Amino acid sequence: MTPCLSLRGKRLALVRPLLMGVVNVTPDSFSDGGRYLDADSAIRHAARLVEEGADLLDIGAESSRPGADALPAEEEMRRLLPVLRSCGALGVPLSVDTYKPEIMRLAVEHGAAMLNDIWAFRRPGAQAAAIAAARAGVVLSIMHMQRDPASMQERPEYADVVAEVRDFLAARVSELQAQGVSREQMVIDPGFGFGKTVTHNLALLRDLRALSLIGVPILAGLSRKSTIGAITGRASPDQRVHGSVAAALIAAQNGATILRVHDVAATRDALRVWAAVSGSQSADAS
Ligand code: HH2
Repeated sequence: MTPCLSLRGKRLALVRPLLMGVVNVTPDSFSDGGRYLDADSAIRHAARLVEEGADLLDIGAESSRPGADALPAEEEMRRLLPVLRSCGALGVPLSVDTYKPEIMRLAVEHGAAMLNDIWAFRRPGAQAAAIAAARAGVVLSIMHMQRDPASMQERPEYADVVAEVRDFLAARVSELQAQGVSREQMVIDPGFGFGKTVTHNLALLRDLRALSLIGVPILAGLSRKSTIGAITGRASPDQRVHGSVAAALIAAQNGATILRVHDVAATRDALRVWAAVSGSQSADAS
């Protein structure tokens, strides 16, 4: 049987990698902070990503970059809601990138089909909100992070990064499954750049298949991250498109089924070339 994700009743077959376009309604995201802070420009950006071939959108109103200021929930709501409401008309499932339970509940009320929590639903109240959301058919994106956004990049250390990330994600999946969340409603994410050095990120990318054993689709987010900058020598995130496309392609070849990217058109072209060579389904086929 073809594996699929069930997003509030809409089933997306995982026969090819899905493209998740990033919409940051923030002044300070590392990748594109301030470019889409007002609702209108965020909505225009979201529409462009869908035109370019995004299968789903991930809308975030608070930056998770190291050292980012924590945002009060009221301000997160103020940024998020108009964008979420308008993007509902774009015809693709919407994910909301948040760790706050009150924002999770609000997102679900306003039609979100996925909750993407960099804390893997470990903050107070988040697991209960996530379980309630899953009952409404929402998919939960479970990410690994070492420590917290403020301190995660201060000398992260692992005995075996791949084993530690795999064991953490497996434990979170088991816990949520024990609470009644079905496997079709979860995705896992190694959390590239979240408490990881370049070497850690490369080890995870190389051995991404080790996470497949958990039996839940893998989401990979390498787009424009500092590891790409370190490898390519590109200091500015918006110069990291080509490196990011290469990383997304490798992630897909190593088993990722959802690619969280800022540059949808460029990534889609790379997937098309891969599909044409391998004879697998193209990034366009549904
Ligand atoms: N990366 C970022 C934010 N959210 N969520 C998941 N599941 N996986 C990721 O790798 C991930 C994520 C960071 O990227 P960006 O949204 O561009 O930056 P910022 O957090 O500064 O807004």
